[in-house]
Amino acid sequence: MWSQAQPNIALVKYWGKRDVARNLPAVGSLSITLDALYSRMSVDFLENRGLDELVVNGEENSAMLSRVSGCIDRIAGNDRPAARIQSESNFPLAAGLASSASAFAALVLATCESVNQTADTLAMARIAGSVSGSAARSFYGGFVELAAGDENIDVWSIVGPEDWPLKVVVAITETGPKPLSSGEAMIRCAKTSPFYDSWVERQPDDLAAAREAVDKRDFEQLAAVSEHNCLKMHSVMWASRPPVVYWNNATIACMETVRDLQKKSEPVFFTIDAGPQLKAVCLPSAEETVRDALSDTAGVVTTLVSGLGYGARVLEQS
Ligand code: 2P0
Repeated sequence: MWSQAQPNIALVKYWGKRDVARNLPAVGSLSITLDALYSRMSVDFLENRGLDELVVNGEENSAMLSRVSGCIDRIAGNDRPAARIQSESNFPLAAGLASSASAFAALVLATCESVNQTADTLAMARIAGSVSGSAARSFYGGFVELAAGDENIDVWSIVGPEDWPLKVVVAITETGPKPLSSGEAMIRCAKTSPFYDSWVERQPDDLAAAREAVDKRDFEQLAAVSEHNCLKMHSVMWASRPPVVYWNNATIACMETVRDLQKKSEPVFFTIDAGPQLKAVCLPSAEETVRDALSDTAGVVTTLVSGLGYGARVLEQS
């Protein structure tokens, strides 16, 4: 049995942890789930109690094993047989493309299926979120909001993928793994960035503006709040000690490309996560123009295009 989940891209970002041990976010977030990129997982329990085996895209992988095993323990308990976990993705891992979101959403679903404990979606999203905050959002499709409650998170879809079918063009500017994990970077920002408290305090305003923009299908309003929230999150990072800078020259060149397109009235805006890739969100009418412009931007290795998709699911074909 294989499960599948797609990455999501936050327009109002999760950045900061209220409770590090339980991995509870300090702020709510709002994201879009993609359809063209995916992580697939299968979890098979073996006869013995030895070590788990993790195979990622056909190759043994030990780097992620302890996090993956810990996630399975949360569902199947510590006293469980060893598991063989197979994972396939059609996009670069650990490069700011939310691979942990789709991977852990798919892993939680596959594990719950394997032990016949398919809980309700929110319960599974909470387990995934306790391993990787953004993974909770990949259980839902379209436009997704995550609220940071006192005791637990809440996650739900506010508008389905067909109800406002935006497109996303991802400009890949580097394919290697990122220098500092988002989790470590968030903890550093909370400890050292002078802008962190105001980031947390203002987040409800950005969430309200984004939610309203989605409800009204107001692209300009969504563009304004998304770019503002993205640049604010990166300002928090840049002002931390030592600074956290995920951008490279091509990231900035891509921002200029998007600005040029906006000057020509193309309906497009950018967002950037914990990595050097730029994600351009646009109306379907602008997809080709945006892709061509980003492909021609200096330093862009390749581009990927995606529409919006659904939440994590079990695949019918085993
Ligand atoms: C987001 N990011 O909202 C933000 C924006 C990166 C930048 O969620 O520490 O890998 O595992 O809970 O889920 C990436 O964070 O972090 C992330 P952990 P995760 O998409």
